[in-house]
Amino acid sequence: LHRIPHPPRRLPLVGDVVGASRRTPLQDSMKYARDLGPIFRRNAFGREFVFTWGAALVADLSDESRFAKHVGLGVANLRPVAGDGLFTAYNHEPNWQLAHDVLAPGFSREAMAGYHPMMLAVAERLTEHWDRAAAGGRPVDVPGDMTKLTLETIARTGFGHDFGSFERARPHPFVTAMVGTLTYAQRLNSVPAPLAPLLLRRASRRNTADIAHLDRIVDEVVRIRRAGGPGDGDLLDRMLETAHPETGERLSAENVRRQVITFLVAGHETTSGALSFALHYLSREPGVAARARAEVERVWGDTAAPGYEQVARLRYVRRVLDESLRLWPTAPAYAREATRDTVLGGDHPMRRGAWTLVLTPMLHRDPAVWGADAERFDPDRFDAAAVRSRPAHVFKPFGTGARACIGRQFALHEATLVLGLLLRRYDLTPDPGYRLSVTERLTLMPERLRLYPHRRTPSA
Ligand code: MNH
Repeated sequence: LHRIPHPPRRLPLVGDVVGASRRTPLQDSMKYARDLGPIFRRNAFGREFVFTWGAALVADLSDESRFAKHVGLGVANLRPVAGDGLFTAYNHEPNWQLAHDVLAPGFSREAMAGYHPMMLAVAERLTEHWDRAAAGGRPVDVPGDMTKLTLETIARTGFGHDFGSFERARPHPFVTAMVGTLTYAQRLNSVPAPLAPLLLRRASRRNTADIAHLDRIVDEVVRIRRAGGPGDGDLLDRMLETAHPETGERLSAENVRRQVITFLVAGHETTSGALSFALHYLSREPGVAARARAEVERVWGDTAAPGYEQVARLRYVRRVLDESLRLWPTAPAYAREATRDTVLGGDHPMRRGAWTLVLTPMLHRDPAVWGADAERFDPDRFDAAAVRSRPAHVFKPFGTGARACIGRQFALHEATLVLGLLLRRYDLTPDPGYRLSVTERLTLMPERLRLYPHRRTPSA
């Protein structure tokens, strides 16, 4: 450990937290990473945290025979919200494998093709809303609208539920409570654990109320389904009705509650950020937007309802999305723990159970892999030849291994579809004064991003 660099000025008790920003811990760590190199440590209140981002080290951490997901920091802080739901479960908890096996078919190709018409219907609600803004010459609130879109999409496809987000002037209370719990989970990392109850007393009370609110909303979704009978085999049906194919076991009522919260939150918060960053870059890079738009017109023509198969054919639009997730992976870190005594990268001994946090945005900017211009937005980094020329394990926006994102295809399909629809329908003009500023609540989001949509072909 002593050979791993750390910031020069350290104080007893508080460690390196002086001068660190409480609101942007991730971007703060990115600064330290640039100064200290591919592996470094920070001390907070007497505890050491090791951060890793060098491509060779992260590739080694991807070895599933020696490392596994670590439930720590932000993820561990979400346990009171999501319990042993899929995202926050410990590797050894039986409910992880059970829920994984029961829910995985809900993300198969056939399942995705079934969600497609509903995704399209939700996207139409968005374009109705943007059409009105365009007609009035008003800007749209991009993160706010992408959140409405992705929340409605996961709620309707997964749970047959309509939150009515587009009919509301203010965010749905589910979103407000969720943002509250995510922000609180992040803040818990910036105070010494034993003092948290004291320092965050009011925030903690709020957080308890937020969790109760989420529970109430979710219980209502489940109650409606139980009263109305099964849906069309969506995620909620699987949670409620499906037994494990081998053991015959089912999810308990309390576990279903945790899974519903998990999927409603994980299923929309990060996708809305990814869409928002992509729209930011599209509005700033007219050349990229023109190429993407030309592809949509070539592949889709002016068909009002592009089919499931037509979405994956938007290869360049997908590269825009990948490149946005490279620079701003909206779930910006994941933790890995040694499952046996081992040596990381041939250089750093780790005891079984020792863990490190992977800083994905820095992995995605490692000049050894991405070149000296790694900060530049360039979707061509994801053309087939460029991808082949890079080593494995250098692009990890969805995590790695057995505990990688189960919703990856869902998110990519939804986001590519929506970008295609928006590019074809609007020119997007940025606010001239806007400078990208990234807010953090465990996830990343471009702060206060507003764009002016202009209808291109009023007939399409
Ligand atoms: Mn998702 C796990 C990123 C969309 C549901 N997700 C993860 C992890 C990352 C991640 C990173 C691994 C975290 C860790 O190792 O601790 N997820 C994303 C991103 C997007 C995303 C960047 C969108 C873009 N995720 C989605 C969607 C869903 C979803 C959409 C559901 C519909 N994600 C999950 C679940 C897990 C997860 C559930 C936990 C999987 C497991 O541990 O088995």
